[in-house]
Amino acid sequence: MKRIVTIQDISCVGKCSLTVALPIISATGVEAAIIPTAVLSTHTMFKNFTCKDLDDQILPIAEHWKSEGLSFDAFYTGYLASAQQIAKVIRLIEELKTRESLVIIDPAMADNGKLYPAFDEEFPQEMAKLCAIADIVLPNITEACYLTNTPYQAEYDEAFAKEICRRLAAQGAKKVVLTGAAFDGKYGVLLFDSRKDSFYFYEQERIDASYHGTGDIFSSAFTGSLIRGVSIEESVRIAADYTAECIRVTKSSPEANWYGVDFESTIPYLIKRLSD
Ligand code: PXL
Repeated sequence: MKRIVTIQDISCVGKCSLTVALPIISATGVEAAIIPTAVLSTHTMFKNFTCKDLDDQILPIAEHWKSEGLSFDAFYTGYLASAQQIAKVIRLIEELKTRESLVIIDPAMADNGKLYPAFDEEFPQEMAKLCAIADIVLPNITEACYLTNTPYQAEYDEAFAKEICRRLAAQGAKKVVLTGAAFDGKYGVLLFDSRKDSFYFYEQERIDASYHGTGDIFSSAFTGSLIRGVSIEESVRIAADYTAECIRVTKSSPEANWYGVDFESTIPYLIKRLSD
C-alpha cells in the first residue's frame, strides 16, 4: 500500500486539516501517517481558540523514522503553525525524501485577499521557501499572490491566472494547481506543468456558498488520488468534484454546522469515483 505523511495542525473541532486529511486519504486507499504541527481547540475562525505549537517534535520524529528506515511516497503539508516551523518542515522533508517521493504543498495561509488570523506578513516569505521545493503546489489565488509578492486582485483575467502560475514555477515549484480560479465568467481549477509548459483548466459549476476547510478537502482528495496512481488531471477532476459535492450537500442540509462541510456523508461518492 502506498504511504503518505501529511504534516499539518490538528484542530480538535473544525473539520479541517488533519481531521479531514486522515479520513479522506484513508478513503482513497492510501496509508496516512501524520505529523501534527500544533494542537488547536478549534480552527482559527472561532474566537478564543487555544493553540499548542508542537514544533519541537518535528525533527525528533524525523530522526526516529529515519532510524526505522521508514519512507514515504509523498509528503503533503497543509496549515503550519508558525513561520519558524516551516524551516523544520523543510529539513524533515530533505532528511526523509527519496528519489521517488513527491512533495505536495498546500500553502494553507490565506483566502479572500487576507491572511488567516494567526499569521503576520512574514509568514508568506517562509512559506514561499517550502513551495520552492514542491513537486506540486496547491494555492488559491490569494495564496498565490502572497507567495509571489503580487498585489491581490479580486477580479482578474485568464492571463493573470496563468502569469501567477508561471511566477510560482519560476520560484521552484514544478507544477501548480490553482484552486478556485475564477476568470472570464468561468470557475474551476487551473493546472500548470512547468516542464511541459502546458496548462489544463477543469471548469466547474460555481456554487454560491463558501465554507471553511474546503481547501483541505480538495488537497487531501487530490493527494490521495494521485498517490493511488490516478493521473494528475483526473486527480484534479475527482478532488474538484468531490469538494463541490461536499459543498452542495452541506448547503442543502438544515443541520449543517457553520464551521465546516459535511464531507463525511459524501465519502461514498469519492470512493465510487476512484473505483469507476
Ligand atoms: O483550513 C485551513 C486551516 C487549517 N487549520 C487551521 C485553520 C485553517 C484556516 O483558517 O485555522 C487551524
